Amino acid sequence: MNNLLLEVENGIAVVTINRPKYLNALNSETLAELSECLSDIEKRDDVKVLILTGSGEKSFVAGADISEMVNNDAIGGRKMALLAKAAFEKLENMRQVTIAAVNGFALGGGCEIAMACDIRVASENAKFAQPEVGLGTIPGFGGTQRLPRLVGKGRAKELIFTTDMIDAQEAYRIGLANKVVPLAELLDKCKEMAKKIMAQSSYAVSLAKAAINAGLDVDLNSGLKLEADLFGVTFATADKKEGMTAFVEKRKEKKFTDF
Ligand code: CO8
Repeated sequence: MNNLLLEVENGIAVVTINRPKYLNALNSETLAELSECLSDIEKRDDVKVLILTGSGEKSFVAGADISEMVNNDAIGGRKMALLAKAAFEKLENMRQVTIAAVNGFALGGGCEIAMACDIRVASENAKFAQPEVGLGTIPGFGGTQRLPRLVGKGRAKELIFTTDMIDAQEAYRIGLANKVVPLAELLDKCKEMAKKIMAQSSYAVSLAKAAINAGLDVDLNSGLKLEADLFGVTFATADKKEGMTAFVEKRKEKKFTDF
């Protein structure tokens, strides 16, 4: 991989987008590598949580690579958008939990890739924006769809139409960031959260993720029906037996095995 770094330790994969010269902007090659890397990680039983971050201390991802897009025609633009769609859908729907460790600029495609993750933890210096309409285009990596789902239609429209850049605290206030931490602690805080998640039944977490994601795309009744079905599925697992037996036996230690 030319543009990504991957480290796996104690159930956590840290994927770093590594194009610091371009503030980690996403070109087609990086998007293709990311897609492949996520497919490989999804197959691994030894990875329960994935943390996505950018290299350096200034930028998470400064957007799609404008120097590539500037010469793209409509066909090239669509190809690039589809590469991103494939990678982002994996982040959103893979069985592992995905946490964006937003360590600086999250602009355009950078804000969009963070939104495709399950959870966003921002460093104090993080900055978020959707600058696309100022470049004569629109968010093409999911921003028009995921931003309103996260912060509401009115706020999403304001951010996209004005291209305003907001800081980490404002992102937290409107629900774009789950929490804000000092930059030096960002990865540790994400790993701390990952450990809490990994202490639960990973299979149950993955079913809860699937229920939340699918439920947001359908009416409430269909979502509740899906939840009931997946709730039922957990009753066939060893983890449900272990979790409930441990409670009844007043036992703190639990040994979850399903994934
Ligand atoms: N693409 C390519 N190169 C970039 C990008 C980018 N998005 N962002 C920064 N760089 C490069 C700069 O060109 C510069 O390179 P060089 O040293 O060769 O000149 C280097 O990174 C460092 O950047 P700056 O010197 O500009 O650093 P500053 O600290 O002065 O500014 C900013 C930092 C504010 C982040 C500034 O670089 C900036 O405004 N970048 C562009 C941000 C942006 O507009 N992002 C949105 C891009 S559009 C997008 O993401 C659309 C997604 C959907 C696309 C659908 C695809 C088909």
